[in-house]
Amino acid sequence: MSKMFCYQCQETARNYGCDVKGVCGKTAEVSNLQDLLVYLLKGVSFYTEKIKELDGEVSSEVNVFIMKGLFATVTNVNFAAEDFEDWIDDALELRDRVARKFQQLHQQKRGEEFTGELPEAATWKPVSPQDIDNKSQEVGVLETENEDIRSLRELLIYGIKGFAAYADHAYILGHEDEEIYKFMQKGLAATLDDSLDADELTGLVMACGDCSVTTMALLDEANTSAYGHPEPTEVDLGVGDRPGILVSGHDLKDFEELLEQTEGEGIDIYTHGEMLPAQGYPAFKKYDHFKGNYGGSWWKQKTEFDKFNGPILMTTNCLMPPKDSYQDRVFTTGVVGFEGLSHIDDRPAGGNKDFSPVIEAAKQADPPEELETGTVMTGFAHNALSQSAEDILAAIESGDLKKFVVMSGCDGRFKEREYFTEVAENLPEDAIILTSGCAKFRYNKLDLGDIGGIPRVVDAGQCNDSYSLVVIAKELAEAVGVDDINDLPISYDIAWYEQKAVCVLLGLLAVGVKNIKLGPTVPAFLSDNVLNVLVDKFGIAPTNGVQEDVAELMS
Ligand code: SF4
Ligand code: SF3
Repeated sequence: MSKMFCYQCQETARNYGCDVKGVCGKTAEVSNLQDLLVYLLKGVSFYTEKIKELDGEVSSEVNVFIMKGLFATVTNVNFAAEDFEDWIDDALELRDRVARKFQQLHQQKRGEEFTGELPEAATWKPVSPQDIDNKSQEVGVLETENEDIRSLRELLIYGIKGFAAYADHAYILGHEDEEIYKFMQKGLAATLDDSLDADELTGLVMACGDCSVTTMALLDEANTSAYGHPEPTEVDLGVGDRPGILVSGHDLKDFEELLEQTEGEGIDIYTHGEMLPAQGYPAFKKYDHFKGNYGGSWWKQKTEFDKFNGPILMTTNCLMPPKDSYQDRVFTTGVVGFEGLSHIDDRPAGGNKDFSPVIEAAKQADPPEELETGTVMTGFAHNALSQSAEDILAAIESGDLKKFVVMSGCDGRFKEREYFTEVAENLPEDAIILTSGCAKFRYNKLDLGDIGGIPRVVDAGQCNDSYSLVVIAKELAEAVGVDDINDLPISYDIAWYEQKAVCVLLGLLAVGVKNIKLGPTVPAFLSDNVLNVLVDKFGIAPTNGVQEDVAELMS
């Protein structure tokens, strides 16, 4: 029997499954504890579904707990066994409270206790710490024997994990939508229901795509109402001569509070990885100590963090197990965790996080070592592109702009990902790349020129800003007068790695996008039959040779 089984990300071992230790560095213990946590969240969701059937209310505490618990299990977010042990204790306690609430409601509305069948996830209780260990090894992915049902259940769960992450960012900024929580719980509970067949689960997977778009729209509203619409921004890649703090991940609220707390402290703030698009927000530009971007995408952190010299704040994924040489400088916050790293606690109600340990560490640090010079562009979210609509339409009409090629998604370590750099280099000069997510680091520093002043790599932002791509496509359809989004001069070559990319992919399918190329590998969690459905229904195709794909993307 394998010690663990996880195949939720693109780098899973042998494109089959990590079964001894995660390629990401996740231990078997943590992987199994994550499985147990997800199992218990399904148990909680079983009861919340029942409560809703009785027209009862689910509390904000429950909604938020499920959302954050799922986020913690996303690839490269949290590697700390002790964090998951705490999550599991809390989940057991919460589940039993929700169960009691359901029974009371049932009694009240139906005049008797519920005596129907309960899934084990809704009832299992440990009597000793060893029970947690044993159970954590029993409740993983492989417990579902039918390969197609397993594939659909996991596809659904990974999509939900993805939008749970986005919903959490929106929640932190004070934006919530009950429908998102409802679908999160409906989807989780559905994976416990053995009566659901492949067609019904496929329906839920498609509905997950709809919910992904809803969540990305909510987050777009949350980000832009708090910080303004991103503006096209030229970002310096060099360094200054003062110590710095490097901020990585996706959380803009952490970024804002850190900027506020470091003002006048003699420290500079740099963005890293998915925080690069923070450079485009008007609200952050007023800070003089907000410097440029340092380094590339997440998988280069082991060399780049060494050279940064100052503290690094990981607000979300992607954290890699740190090297000894810099681990005392890495701070985690939010749902991120790694044993031995310092953690910045959550903000108290109505207050701010206290980043003073990070700031003190920066004051003792040397300035960063220069990695590169030059600049890179970001800040082309939907609002900025709408303002260039006339130029874009003129370029299409004149024939200078033939295609938008959407190359959004994630980056990763695999050598095969050089494919994406080569595609960018080989696309003809009448193509513009629309990007979002850390996939951009494969080509955003190439000198690809512009078309009528519009750069040939248009960076719409983080992976969660992929919503911009939906808005852009819809606005373009309106402007050129086409009804079907697939009749637009837009093609798709998506790079995936973790579960947020799964949610973005399902979101694109939900808005009707067809013929997406997906790489660098086909997800291991897609069974042959499920993959065939995606191919037949949506024309999804694995990435192939560069020349062949470039020709198809331009056709
Ligand atoms: Fe393996 Fe990816 Fe799971 Fe990590 S997250 S254990 S690399 S499949
Ligand atoms: Fe990247 Fe981790 Fe997915 Fe937000 S930072 S896109 S991989």
